[in-house]
Amino acid sequence: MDTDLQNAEPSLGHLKPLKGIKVEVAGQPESSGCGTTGGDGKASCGTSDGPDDMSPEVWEKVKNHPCYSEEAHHHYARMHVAVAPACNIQCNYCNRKYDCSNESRPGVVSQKLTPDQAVKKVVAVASEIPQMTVLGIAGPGDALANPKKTFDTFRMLQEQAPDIKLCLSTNGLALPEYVDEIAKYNVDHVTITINHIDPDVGEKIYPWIFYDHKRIHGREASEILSQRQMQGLEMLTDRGILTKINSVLIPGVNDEHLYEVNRAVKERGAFLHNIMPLISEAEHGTVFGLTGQRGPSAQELKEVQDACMGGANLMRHCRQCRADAVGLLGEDRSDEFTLDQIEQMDVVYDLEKRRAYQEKVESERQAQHDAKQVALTESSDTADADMKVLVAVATTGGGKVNEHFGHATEFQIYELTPSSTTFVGHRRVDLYCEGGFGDDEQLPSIVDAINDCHAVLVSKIGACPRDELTAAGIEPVDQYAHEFIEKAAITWFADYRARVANGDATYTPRGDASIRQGAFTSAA
Ligand code: CLF
Ligand code: SF4
Repeated sequence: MDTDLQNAEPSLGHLKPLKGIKVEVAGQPESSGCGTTGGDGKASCGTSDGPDDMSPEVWEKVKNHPCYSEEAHHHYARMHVAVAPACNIQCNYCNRKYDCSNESRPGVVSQKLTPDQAVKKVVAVASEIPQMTVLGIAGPGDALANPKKTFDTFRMLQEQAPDIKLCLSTNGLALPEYVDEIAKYNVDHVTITINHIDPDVGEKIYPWIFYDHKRIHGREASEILSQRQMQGLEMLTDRGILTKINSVLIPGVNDEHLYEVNRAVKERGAFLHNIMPLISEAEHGTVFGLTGQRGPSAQELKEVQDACMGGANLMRHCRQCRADAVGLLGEDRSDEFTLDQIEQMDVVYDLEKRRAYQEKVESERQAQHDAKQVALTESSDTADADMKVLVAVATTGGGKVNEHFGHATEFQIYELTPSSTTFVGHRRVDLYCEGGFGDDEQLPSIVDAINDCHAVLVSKIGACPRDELTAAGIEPVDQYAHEFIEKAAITWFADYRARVANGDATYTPRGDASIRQGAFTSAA
């Protein structure tokens, strides 16, 4: 990735070369916002007051939160601090040796931090990464099963870095007890993992909870959990705190049920619903992993998400990140900020510099939005209303096609129609190119991960993967290197439709694709 970044056009979205980017404040346009209400691509261009379908207060909360705004996730980073090791329930997709998989995939064990260490780390990261706008506590257990550590961290951070948004993730069991405290510390974003509203479904996911000083099993456990989750959600909504609901899609267990969950949380004021795939492998040592419960395919996930449209707004850009993740969603720079490294750093928390940098980011974001609108207008002449395709995009961030095929560890997936472009997800892949050489053995799994796409947009691609993709019916496209993603995708699609219309290409629907289940052993 480093090599590619050195070769790439400078972009605000690249967090790594940050020190080399000059922040120019004078002459900057006013900070302006343009956003989505979630992951449905319901983009509504806005002024600095925000989009039409959102109050200015809500816009202020979401505009630079990478999880609450799909558009923001190209530009802004988040970090987690692993201060919450304990948990008060058991999920069948969790192995306590690893991070909470409700809000972080079961990956490498996090470095546990005390609140003091956590705050020090956040301030150090914020001084290095001015686009880091959100601090989340998401495990490795449950944030509210560790209330003292969680709220001590928030309190101290609020004093030292007041511009950083505070975010919390919980299974919801203890939530009603802590809503007042959440409000007191200005935690504006709370995620609750809700996998069921029917205890018969919940019973298959949760073997027990620890509640009211005792361990409770079976149906009663999932009944209490659901009741507490709904109560907590209503209390947060009453206080104007934005909520996101995470649901783990478990085929055969709650796949058909998640539509009801979506409607139930919408009724109670949830801002976003994030339906994410179960990650389940025997090597994870979870109940589901050991009993062979599989995760969904890409198409199964998309079908459930699509079926839920019209209810609570959907988030589709979640990366199931670790409880100590640092950086843009989809990248993890936590190994640059270990406690030892922080001790060596010269930390200067410069609020003005952070603000100036973020204004620059906003102007880049506005340019991305404007480019998309122009491209959509220009391509409407060749409209063929029925055609719909997916394209995969290799990007390092900043909303641009700026990653070499061989350096991509994930592809972002966009759905295109003649009148719209919508972010619909991402696919993790193993690196094709390491140490300057392509590993052809990786190619089949990469093709498999984007097999439902008609094209893959990259900044560069070698001859071998180009041939392999073409043979699989996926068009490799590198002529839009360093252009904004949506503009590039729309322009490619207009050209593709023109080729189909004049007989130079044949449109055929594509098949399914796989969601990588090997996340356990690979870096994020
Ligand atoms: Fe972290 Fe979660 Fe806050 Fe985001 S993550 S606590 S809301 S700052 Fe985001 Fe990561 Fe998905 Fe979570 S991509 S796992 S949704
Ligand atoms: Fe594991 Fe999180 Fe479930 Fe607790 S809430 S059992 S840490 S997945």
